[in-house]
Amino acid sequence: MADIKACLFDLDGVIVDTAKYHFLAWRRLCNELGFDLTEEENESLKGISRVESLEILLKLGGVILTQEEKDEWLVKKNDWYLEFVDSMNPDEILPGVVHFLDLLKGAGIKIALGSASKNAMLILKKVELLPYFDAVIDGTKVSKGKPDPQTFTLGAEATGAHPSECVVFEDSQAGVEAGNRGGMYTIGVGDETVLDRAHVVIPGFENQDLKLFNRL
Ligand code: B16
Ligand code: MG
Repeated sequence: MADIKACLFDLDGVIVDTAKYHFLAWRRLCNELGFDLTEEENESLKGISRVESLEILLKLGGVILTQEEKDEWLVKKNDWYLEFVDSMNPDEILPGVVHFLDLLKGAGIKIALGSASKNAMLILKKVELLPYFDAVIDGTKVSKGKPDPQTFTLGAEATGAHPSECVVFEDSQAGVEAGNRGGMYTIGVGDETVLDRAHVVIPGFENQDLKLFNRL
């Protein structure tokens, strides 16, 4: 079994399903700009920063905006997203996550967040999970988004673990690539056909325990 000292968790799609709220807010933005966004198209935005996501969508809709207009739409999108986040509570933690975090705590394994979101702290507080985290690396702390490994490299550093002693849990292709490029073990959370670059893929945390690390 790999000697694991730290687990680095993505937020959106791994701990909570805020992806649905991002989708609704992005779709509203697209609709107001005169085109539609399908759930399939939305897949490519997972794990990608807010600014980069807007660029992808503008290309998709063939819309050209000035920098000032882009900034205005980014504020609007985030305001719509935060309307959903405002009513979040611990019921929105994905199944099995709290039990798994408790097992890690019991085993003395460090826990860090590695999210592209600038709203990560707010969401962790809303769902009352912040006390579990030894370190939080979010979109306010990185200069290079996933698939660059910086988010997870900073997470490993903050926990004092070597990358080879870290496991990254990710639901996005960009995030799995970031963990792999950082020299960490990667566990995909979701569909194994989408996350085929991860060392191991699980559908979610339900019925999982630390024996999972035997598969690495
Ligand atoms: P925000 P993660 C990512 O979170 C989302 O997957 C992505 O859809 C979003 O655009 C990005 O955070 C930025 O979020 O607009 O809240 O700063 O999966 O890295 O936890
Ligand atoms: Mg994610």
